[in-house]
Amino acid sequence: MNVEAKITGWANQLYQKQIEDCSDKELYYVLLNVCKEMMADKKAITGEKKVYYISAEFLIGKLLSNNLLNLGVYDEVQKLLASKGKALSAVEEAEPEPSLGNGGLGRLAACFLDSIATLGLPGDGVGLNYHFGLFKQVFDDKLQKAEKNDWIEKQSWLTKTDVTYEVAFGERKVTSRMYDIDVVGYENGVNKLHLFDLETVDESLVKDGISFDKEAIEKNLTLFLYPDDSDEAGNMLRIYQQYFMVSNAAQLILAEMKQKGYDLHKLPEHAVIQINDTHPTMVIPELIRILTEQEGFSMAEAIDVVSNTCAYTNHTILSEALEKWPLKYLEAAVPQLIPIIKALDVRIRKMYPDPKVQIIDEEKRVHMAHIDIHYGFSVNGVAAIHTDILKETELHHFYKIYPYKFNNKTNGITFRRWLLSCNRELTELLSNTIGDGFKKDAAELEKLLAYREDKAVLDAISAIKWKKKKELVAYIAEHEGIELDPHAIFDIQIKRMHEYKRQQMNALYIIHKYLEIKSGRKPARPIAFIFGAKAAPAYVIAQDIIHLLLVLQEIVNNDPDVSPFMKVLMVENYNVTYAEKLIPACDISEQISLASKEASGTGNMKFMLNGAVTLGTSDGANVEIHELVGDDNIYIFGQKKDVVIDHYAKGDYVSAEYYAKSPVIKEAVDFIIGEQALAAGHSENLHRLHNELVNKDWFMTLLDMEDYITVKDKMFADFEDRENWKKMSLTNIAKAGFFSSDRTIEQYNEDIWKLNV
Ligand code: 26V
Repeated sequence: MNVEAKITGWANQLYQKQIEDCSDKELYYVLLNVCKEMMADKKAITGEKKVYYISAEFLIGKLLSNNLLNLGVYDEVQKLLASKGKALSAVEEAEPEPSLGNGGLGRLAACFLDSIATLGLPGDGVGLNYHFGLFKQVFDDKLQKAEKNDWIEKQSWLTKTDVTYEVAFGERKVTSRMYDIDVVGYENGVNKLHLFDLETVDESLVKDGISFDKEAIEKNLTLFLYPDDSDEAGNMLRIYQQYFMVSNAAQLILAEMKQKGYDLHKLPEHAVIQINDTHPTMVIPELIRILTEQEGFSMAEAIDVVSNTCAYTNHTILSEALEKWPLKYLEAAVPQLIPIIKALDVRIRKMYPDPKVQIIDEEKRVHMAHIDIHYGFSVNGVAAIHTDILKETELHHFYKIYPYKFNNKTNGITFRRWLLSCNRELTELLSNTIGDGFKKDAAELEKLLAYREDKAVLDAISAIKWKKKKELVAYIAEHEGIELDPHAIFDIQIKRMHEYKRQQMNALYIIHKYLEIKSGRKPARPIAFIFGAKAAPAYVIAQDIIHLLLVLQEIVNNDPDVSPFMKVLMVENYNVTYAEKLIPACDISEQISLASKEASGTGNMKFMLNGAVTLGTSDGANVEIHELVGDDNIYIFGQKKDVVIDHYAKGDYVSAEYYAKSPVIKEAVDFIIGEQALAAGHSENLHRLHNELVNKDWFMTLLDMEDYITVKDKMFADFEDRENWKKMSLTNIAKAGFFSSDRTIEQYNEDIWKLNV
């Protein structure tokens, strides 16, 4: 049956209507069912060995357009709808975005699933089906408020399966059920994203905002992603969630192995488990427990088999994000794992007395990453500089023991979503210029370099940017009620709100520019400073930075002397859908983390692929972008990682000194608690942030501030050399091929998974 017949059939079956009579929402459900049917007909990807990617987050974004694209019917459906007076883009708006992730780690997991299926590798994701996921952000009185994100509709991409398991927390038992989302590769077969849910989950537990009874685990386990962990009950809940996730994963993996008739002693020949950060770590003791208690393995055999099956990816060096659970919490939540964890600890103690590599430390805390490193066969970082820091500094003691386990896998992004789907105009231009090969082999983008002096191609790239900016301007006017000028330079920083990412440094620049314009020094053209970020509800300073940005938005945009020359905008509830509109419209990509702190970043890659030029520090994947595009096509500033690491080691960074010695810095910082800011904002938030910057500044904002101002000013000036800017833009696109997640996944497979297909 052809696609048109399927669509007509579903429209009739669901609504007894013709296509032209359906609403956009109805058409979304029609196309959802069409896609699900087509995916069910596609071949499942199979093989002798399979990867299980276990992750607390899968930030998958909306699925309709991506699935249509990967199924190879996007154009056909778009044309058909247009012929009936319907716009596919309007139908796409009707889809709710799944709320199953938080930031880079979750978005990476989603890109990886797309690439695994596209490369035809057998591999499933395993995670949790959070009903309200990550909170929805609303601004109220220039403060972030968190609301539940009720994203699951009656009809959705989730398919209920018959698979249910028992999960025990000591004497307390709950029942799970598995829901599946099909992951269709680009012109390839289908893998699955398995999301486990609690059979007895109770949405009515959530009262106002995002508060709920944290102790009712029979009802709450799959309500929220990263529930507040500022108290003991919140910490316990995280542990319950993690164990619920990995107990289900372990049961599923072993059931699949048995069903295929494999000998569990040969598990590493048939399964590889990628542990995405430390959240799924308990899969290691859980598998060992099941193999010894239920499958007749000796402890030594079980450890050997499990260690050769599990591989760990580290996504951060921030110590607060490296999980260490108090042993007594684990004893209360998962007593059945305690003998195993203690046995794993004793074994290490005997072999390696160094206190830095122990699993259970002197304070009786269990270091989850240490379990992964000792009892997994691979440890990887996510960008070259990050892996080097792990080896040289953060995990140096482990590197000395297991040099052969450490490897780098520089992150990547799926070009299906971040080029083919979000920027169809650029995709078409590329196809017409260098052929279609780049769609399957991203390295072919380099062919574009041959057009660096070609005025027609340069102008076409620039015209697409202009179109995308106008589209964004319209979207923002509708959703935020703010008018931006498409002639302005679009300077964009979108990512989770965190001090190390230094949105506060960008805010200080904005203050600086505002004061400059006030004193009569006008920029050559307007600048739009655009932000998007959610802050963890318990992260006070991050909330204060959001507050400052909203205060600046009000002051700047309402000042008639200044607003013709600059605007500030913090978009509400930044998510994947918003990113897909912001990124193609960006001129300047802000990647300004303190060197050594951003493991990789992946937004930097998405911006580059869409022709933005990076303003960044030598951190994460910026370093590799710099190497690829060369000095002339990127703006790098700030201190390098060795200087930063040295400051931390010596404890000799004193922000007050930078504040005192630079009038420019002092003026900008003091604006935060000046009359104007206090009139627009809240004294408590603003004073706290001011004090933090002057007296602590753990992530060294002021260290790089002057260099940031200098280089950013230069970048704005260089924007006026339009012809050269277009060349920079082209070069960035041409060099982005390396950052395809297809390349990353090929390397995972080559070095770690060895799926041999
Ligand atoms: C840590 C925590 C700590 C407590 C609050 C909740 C929470 C949630 C997640 C995490 C782990 C965050 C790790 C993470 O997202 N890392 C990012 O991973 C990206 C993909 O590798 C990488 O590009 C980013 O640089 C890195 O920050």
